[in-house]
Amino acid sequence: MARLPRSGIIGAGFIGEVHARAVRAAGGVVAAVAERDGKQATPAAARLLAQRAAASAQDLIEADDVDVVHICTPNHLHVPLAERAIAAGKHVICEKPLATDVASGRALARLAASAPLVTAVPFVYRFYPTVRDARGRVRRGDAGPLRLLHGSYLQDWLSRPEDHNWRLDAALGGGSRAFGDIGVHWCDVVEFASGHRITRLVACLTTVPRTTGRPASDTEDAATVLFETDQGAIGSVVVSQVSPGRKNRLWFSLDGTQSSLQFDQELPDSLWVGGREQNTVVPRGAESSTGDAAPFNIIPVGHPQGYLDCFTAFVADVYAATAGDEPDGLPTFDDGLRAAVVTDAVLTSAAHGGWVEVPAESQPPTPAE
Ligand code: SOE
Repeated sequence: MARLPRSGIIGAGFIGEVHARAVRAAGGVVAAVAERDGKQATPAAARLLAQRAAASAQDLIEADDVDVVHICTPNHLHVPLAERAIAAGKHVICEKPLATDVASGRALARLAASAPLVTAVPFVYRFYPTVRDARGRVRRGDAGPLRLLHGSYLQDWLSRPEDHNWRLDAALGGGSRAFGDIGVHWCDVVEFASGHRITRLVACLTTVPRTTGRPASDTEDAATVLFETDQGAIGSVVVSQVSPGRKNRLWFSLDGTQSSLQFDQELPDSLWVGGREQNTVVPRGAESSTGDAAPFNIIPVGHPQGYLDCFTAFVADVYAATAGDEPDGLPTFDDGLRAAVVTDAVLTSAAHGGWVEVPAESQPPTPAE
């Protein structure tokens, strides 16, 4: 019998726990867990049901019992840890943002392209069956050419002046916070489902006053972005971590000449399909769903699927890729670089005003000479 894939997780916060659950559900083993403070690794390994605690991140990266390294640390450590994991010949799942600047994201994507390894970024909203169904309907031509792509990604967990988190510190989180943390999810899933690429944008950012006694945040709490795409559509997105009552509301609408397709991450088990004659709420797994959605329906319709199922499907596809498969829509380090490029355009536009071109840098980068 083939050996189970063995994952090692660096960083055991909220998202590290999500990775651990997904590893087990995808048929893998959590072989080891590393924490920045080595003393925390033992309780963290117990909490994540791992086989052992690693003495350090480097110990985990070099360990013979780890095939896939999961990087779930604060953002500033993503690039150096991913570089070290690739150098050690390990497959890598690196949390977003892959890089906090374009130059290091590009260098990392090139390094990944030059290695016979699977290198993936968990843009997991791609793995909702209803998102795949929207993508299938666009590809089948049901919606007609898309004219307008719009929506928002709203959270409230930083809305109080006293709220604090490491993400507020640009040295740890990077120069963009709300957009770099969640705006990139919205852009990724909308580009994925629509097949369009954002080519130009203009952005406004805002930062709310904080009263934590800590240094004021110098990164944005919210962003508004207007954009144009390579296929002639226009669009807009509002991104916020300070919108009371909005917990994790990633919402988008793809409006074509024939129909509009609307997805809501907080109600992900159905896709809204709008038309001139009638509007339809299509349940996940309905007979009219496209074949794109079918592989992601793991339980019969009526039994809600959610975020953890998306994460599991993503990790399962990473494992399949390590075995030589080429899963459709697996988000790679090139997609992580794409997110860094879009984020950079947002920051540039907000700093200098006006429209900014977004380079089409998401094709596989040319390996370095
Ligand atoms: C916090 O904003 C966060 O956990 C993001 O980092 C995740 O990517 C998103 O899925 C949920 O919110």
